[in-house]
Amino acid sequence: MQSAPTQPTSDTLPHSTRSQELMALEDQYGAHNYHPLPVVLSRGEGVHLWDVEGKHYYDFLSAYSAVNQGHCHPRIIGALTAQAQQLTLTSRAFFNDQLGLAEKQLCELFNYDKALLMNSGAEAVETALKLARKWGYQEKGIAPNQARIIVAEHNFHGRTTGIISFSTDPDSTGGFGPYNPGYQVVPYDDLEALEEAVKDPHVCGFLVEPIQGEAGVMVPSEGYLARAAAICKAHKVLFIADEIQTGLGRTGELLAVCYEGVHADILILGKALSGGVLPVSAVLARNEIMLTIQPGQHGSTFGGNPLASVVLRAALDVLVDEKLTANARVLGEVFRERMRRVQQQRPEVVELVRGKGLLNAVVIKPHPDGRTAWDVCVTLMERGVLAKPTHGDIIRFAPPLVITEEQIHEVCDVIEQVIREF
Ligand code: IF1
Repeated sequence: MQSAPTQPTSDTLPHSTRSQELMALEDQYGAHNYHPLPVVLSRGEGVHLWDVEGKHYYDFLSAYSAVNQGHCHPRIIGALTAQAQQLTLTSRAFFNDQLGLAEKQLCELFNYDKALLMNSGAEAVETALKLARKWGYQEKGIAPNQARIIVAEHNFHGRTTGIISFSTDPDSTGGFGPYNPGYQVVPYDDLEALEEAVKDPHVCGFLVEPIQGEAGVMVPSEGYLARAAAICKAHKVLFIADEIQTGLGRTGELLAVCYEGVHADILILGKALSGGVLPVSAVLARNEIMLTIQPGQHGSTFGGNPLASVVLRAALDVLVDEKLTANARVLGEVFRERMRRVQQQRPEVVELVRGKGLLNAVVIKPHPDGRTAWDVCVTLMERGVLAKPTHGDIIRFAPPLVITEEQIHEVCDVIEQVIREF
């Protein structure tokens, strides 16, 4: 007699439901603060990702530019696993044998006196804001609690209540009040507005993304960053560059501000600073600014831990040794050229293409039948390319910087086909 079929278990269910099962878990037990594409990833290597059914994808989001070095880079994973068996965390109540080496490497690579290590990008941004204010009181003589910081419209610097206090995005700010005072918003890429705002003697800093990522890869006019930095210098205002997304080779320069020869007074790094392996962020500044914070005035349990320090050093080594910045610059041109050809073929679908290096965006015109950039991304996902829309009509394309020209063309063929069919 044929034995009764065993009760299917999660392992024996037809694979196609494995993803659905896992998505259902997140739906039931997880906060609904994201709306992910319906794909469940389980393995990554370089530019490659695989879902739980084993389907292959090219990663064209790179975890929002945190995986510039490629998923699970062997040198970074090797450094992580070795240190993880040695010492992971001491707190800063004591010294450890890795932090000073990481701080030295950061300061030498980016030409600063000192570094302060944190964990998330938002924490590094908050640290930069505190440094700017402290400097404003101690070095610029601003009256206590009167310091003001200028930010750009459509900024994205993180999700803490302090940072969303100066966001102009209703989704980021709605329902989270009351908001911190002390900020002034000026239009991005508008030097006159900035010049006017820095005349206020209470202003201690200008916080800006060299390219606004979340806003849709908004590239400012040629010369904006250099002239903004000069305006800040002329009015004794700190130029604070948030390179969490644009830094570390992403735009085809080591830092996006390098395109204009700008050396920010305060530099903020995160994301790919660890190659996407664990959270590590950093704030770099000259002594005059960094030493306004004295012992006991700032810190973090995990900030500067030996494990993150070792991973950071390996991530920077990979970035430099594998010449990822140059690769991003060359292949970014190749990608934009391909996308502009698609735009010429389908001007009724592709509004425009913009970006620098391998941080690019394609703006999709809404389809008469209501389909949007989201639908393009779902079809791209079905064809093995992962990208995410932002603000409804903009698709950001940002593969790991280890991608090859051949892979760029392979993915562009898919994007071209999907847009042709859209
Ligand atoms: C999310 C966005 C990107 C950043 C810049 C600081 C931070 C970020 C320029 C804060 C973080 C992430 C956050 C993540 C998605 C992603 C994002 F869509 F939210 F805006 F990349 F564009 N400065 N960006 O881009 O760093 O605290 O996250 O480490 O919140 O959905 P974090």
